[in-house]
Amino acid sequence: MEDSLHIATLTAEPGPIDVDWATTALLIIDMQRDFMEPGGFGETLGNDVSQLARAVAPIAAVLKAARETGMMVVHTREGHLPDLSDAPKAKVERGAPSLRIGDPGPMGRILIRGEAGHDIIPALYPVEGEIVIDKPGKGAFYATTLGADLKMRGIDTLLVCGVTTEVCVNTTVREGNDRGYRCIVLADGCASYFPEFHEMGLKMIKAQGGIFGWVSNSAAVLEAVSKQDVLETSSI
Ligand code: TIU
Repeated sequence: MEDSLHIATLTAEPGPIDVDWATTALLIIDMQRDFMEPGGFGETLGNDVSQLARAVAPIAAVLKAARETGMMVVHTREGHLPDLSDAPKAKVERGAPSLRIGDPGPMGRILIRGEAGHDIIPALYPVEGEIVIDKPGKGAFYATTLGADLKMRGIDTLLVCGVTTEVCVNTTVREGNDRGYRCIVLADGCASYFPEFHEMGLKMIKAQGGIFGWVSNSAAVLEAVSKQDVLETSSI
C-alpha cells in the first residue's frame, strides 16, 4: 500500500506511462558551461550556444520537483583527465575546431575535468546527496559507475534531460534502453545546436511504439508530482 503512494501516470508519447518515483531517477545530461556558454567546447565546434538556453528553465523546474519528492538525481559531465589519458586520439583529432580538447580557452582547458568550463552551470548546480558522473564519452553508461549506482538504488526508470538531444541524450537513452531501463525523455528539457536534430532526435526515441523509450515534458512531470502530493495528503 505504501508503495502505491509513489506511483503516478505521466502523459507521454507514444502513450502514458506509470512511474514510481521511488524507482525513478532524474538524469541530467551535460548541462556544463563548456556546452552552454561562449568560449567552451560547443562553440569551438562552430555552434551557436544560445540554442541550448531554452532547456535550462524546464530542467530547473523538474529538478526542484525531484528534490522535493526525494527522487534520485544524477548529473553527468562530459570531459577528460588533465593528461588526456582517457581521451581517444580519434576524438581529440576530430574535425577542425577553433580549439581542441585540452587546449587553453577562456574558461580553462577545453573539456578537461576540474576546469571552470567543465563544470555544471550555476542554475542547475548539484546539491549534497546528488550523484555527479564524469564520463569520457557521449553515453553516460560507458566507462562510468552509473549502472552500478542505479542498481544500488533499485532504479528502473530514467527521466532524461540535458544537452544535446541527438548526441549525449540520445546516446545515453540508447545505452539505458539496452540495459533494461525505461527511458522517458523530457522534450523541453533537452536542446540541440540544430533545432531540426532536436525534433528528429525525439521522434527517433518515440517511433515504432517507443523503440528507445518515451517522450514527455516538464509540465507533465510537475503535474504527475503534484497529483502524487494530493494522493499522499488524502491518505493521511
Ligand atoms: N556536440 C554536441 O552536440 N554534443 C556533445 O559533444 N556532447 C553532448 O551532447 N553532451
